[in-house]
Amino acid sequence: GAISAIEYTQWPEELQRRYRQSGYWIDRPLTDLIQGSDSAKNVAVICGERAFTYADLDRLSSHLAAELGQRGLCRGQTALVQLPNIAEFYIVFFALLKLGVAPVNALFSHQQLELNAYAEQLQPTLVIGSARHKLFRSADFTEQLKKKFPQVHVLVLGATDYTDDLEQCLHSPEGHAGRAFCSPSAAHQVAFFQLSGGSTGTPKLIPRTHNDYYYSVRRSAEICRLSSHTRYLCALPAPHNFPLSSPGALGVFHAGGTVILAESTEPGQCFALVQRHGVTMAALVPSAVNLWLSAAERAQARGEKPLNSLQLLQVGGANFAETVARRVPTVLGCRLQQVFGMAEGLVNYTRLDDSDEKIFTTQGRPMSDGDEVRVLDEKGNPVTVGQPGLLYTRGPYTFRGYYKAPQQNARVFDKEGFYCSGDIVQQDEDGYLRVVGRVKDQINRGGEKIAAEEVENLLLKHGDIEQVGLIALQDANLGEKSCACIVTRNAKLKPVQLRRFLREQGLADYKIPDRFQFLKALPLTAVGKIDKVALRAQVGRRLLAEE
Ligand code: J2J
Repeated sequence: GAISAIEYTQWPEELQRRYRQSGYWIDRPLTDLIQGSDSAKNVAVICGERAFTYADLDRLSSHLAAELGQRGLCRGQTALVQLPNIAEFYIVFFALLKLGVAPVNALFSHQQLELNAYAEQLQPTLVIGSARHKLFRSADFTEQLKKKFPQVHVLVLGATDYTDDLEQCLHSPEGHAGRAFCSPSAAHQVAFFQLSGGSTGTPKLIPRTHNDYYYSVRRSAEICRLSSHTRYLCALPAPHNFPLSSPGALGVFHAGGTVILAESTEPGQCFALVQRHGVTMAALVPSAVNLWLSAAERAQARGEKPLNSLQLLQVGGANFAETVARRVPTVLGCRLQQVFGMAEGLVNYTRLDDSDEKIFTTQGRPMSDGDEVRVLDEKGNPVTVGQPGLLYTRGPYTFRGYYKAPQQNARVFDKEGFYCSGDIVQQDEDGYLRVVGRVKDQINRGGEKIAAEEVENLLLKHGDIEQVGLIALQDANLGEKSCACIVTRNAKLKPVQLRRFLREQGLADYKIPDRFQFLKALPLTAVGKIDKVALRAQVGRRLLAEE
């Protein structure tokens, strides 16, 4: 059949021209990242006891691409992938890019509700999972997917009794006829889908092109001064935009350095990896920094220096308190870089040679001269420098529309194609941003984003629930926790029942409310919507009184 391209909202011609002229877009595929000739023998990924060179990544991903091509997968199709932090995550990613099949990389914490929502939107012809995840241990989940998508192929990493092992496809014989099918999508077309933190009922997908993503990776690697000596610890979930592209694993691949994979940000395991592999750089969310600081102080008290090799710690994804930021260099013995980014595009960095003042008190400035940032009041007028306002942005790596979501797109883009991230920021005279608030209906639970509406809609399916509003509560460890405020006629309704109800619907654990508050009524706005500001104040007062 005809080779089709995935439809998405493109940049206007004039901007496309500008981005090419400025050298932002180079019309090369992301597969170039692992095919650079001078680093073939360097170690690209360390995963447990296994090490993969760039040549290994290239060869194994080509094998897999060939095998998948043989099975009929081809350019223009999509895939649903869910793998933990493991080398195969990158091998699969590059295999699919080589084939022109655009994946969405779900988080390992996602469950059937999230995976089904992504599948529904993408109509994938390929699903790749891990036998370590409960959804892929038995045939039930994939059988159900196959009913909806009869053409879907399923590969699972690890032995199962119902489908092929991904492992085998990586070692399929060389010189496969399927090789002929290999050709990445055009550089201005969709390479893969990034996940949106979201604020709506169903999770949204962000189309990312080779051109835009490759630029963000190259520029990030430059700002962070990556080289073939960089040894980067990837402890956040590998698919997340931060550890993938800011500069993340892809930035490290661009520089010919080494990615060391960790299963989580837990300090015990991470410190051991830093020490063993001489890690020079790591990326964390603020809640993990707190744990690292305490663990490092305990290690110091024992006379140990596990983080000796660490030169740079990047922190982003959620609000980072200045007092904690100031402790990073003294306690961890490395430089701090603050990162304020979003899977939709715009990423801000403090620069390595910035003053302490900028590094400790701001979330950085846009990485590119091509980034256009506006800080506007509610009426859409620019605020004066230093005043809080809504962040609007467009640029060479900021998307122009969620996948198949015209209504949401109409809400979050203005007439000139600027995207409103829902963050309230202050911009200083040097262009540095501080994140001071949020208007989107989202909870940022230690960097993990929860769309209030998604959880509310699920709770409303419970027969006993009349009204529900999900709000954020301050939390000493995570920054924010979620609290479901509920109006019910059933005085016996218990949180444990509601948690089970949500789990049974297949909702990821991190989205299950940390607290439930039963109220007689919820405060409403003039137009009859739940007044979250008033609700937060009301619940806050109540919890204070209980203490
Ligand atoms: C406050 N809030 C922040 C920060 C993100 C690099 C780094 C992070 C992300 C990310 C990313 C923040 N201080 N330093 O994609 O490439 C909140 C904002 C933002 C939302 C985006 C990257 N850094 N945030 O966190 O798509 O509210 O991307 O709009 O997960 O996280 O979330 P996400």
